[in-house]
Amino acid sequence: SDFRNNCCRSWTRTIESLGDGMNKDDLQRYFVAGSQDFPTLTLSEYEAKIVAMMQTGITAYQFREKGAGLTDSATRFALARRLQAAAKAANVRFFIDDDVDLALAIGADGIHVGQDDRDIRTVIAETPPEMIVGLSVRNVDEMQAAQAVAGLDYLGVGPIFATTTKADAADPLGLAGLTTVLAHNEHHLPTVGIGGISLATLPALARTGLDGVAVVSLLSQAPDATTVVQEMTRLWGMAE
Ligand code: TZP
Ligand code: MG
Repeated sequence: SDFRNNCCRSWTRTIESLGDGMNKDDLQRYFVAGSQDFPTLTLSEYEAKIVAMMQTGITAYQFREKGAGLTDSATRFALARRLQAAAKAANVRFFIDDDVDLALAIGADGIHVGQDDRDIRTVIAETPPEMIVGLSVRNVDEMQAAQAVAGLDYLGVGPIFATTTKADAADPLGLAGLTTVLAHNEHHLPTVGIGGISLATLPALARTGLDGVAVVSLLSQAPDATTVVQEMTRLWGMAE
């Protein structure tokens, strides 16, 4: 819609705000996880872990649930609701991976879809204008195609580095590949890098012009996630 287009263009202007308080800074430290990323934990331990993660200084969380124990939609809904409440209390933006019905049912802040998920234009048409819509792009072709999608709010770009978290991940772009893909972001949509991101690579990533980084294992496997998030903030700020 026109409203959505106005939203997105203004996001890249000087006020950099979107709708009800969403800002592209909200993409800076974006944690992505589901129960599959905590294979040694019970479901209730996993839930407590995500709730605690909300308090570490992350800016966004994506509910990316691929676990065998959470296929039932009522169970997923109830869990997502509880995590959404924890996110809200911590001022963390709450995204749903792929599942438009779930995002609509709970009124998530945003929905993220991959290239192999639902058609992006259908997702945009089915979601209210204030719901943030993100799309994964893996290469220059997908970046160029995304430029023509009206109403898209941000792009996830990757995998940048090798990852063992996503079994069917594409070949990594590397820093040079990332730079090339970003050069084709003609409409300057906000961008988040993903895939194999560690503290060591954060300064170089910040200098590419990405607006943020999405991570799974950097935080899911951290013995002390709060310290890691503080380091993420510090390293990102140094490059700005
Ligand atoms: N999409 C592309 S790579 C990836 C996803 C969901 C996994 C990233 O996980 P990690 O542990 O940060 O490499
Ligand atoms: Mg997906």
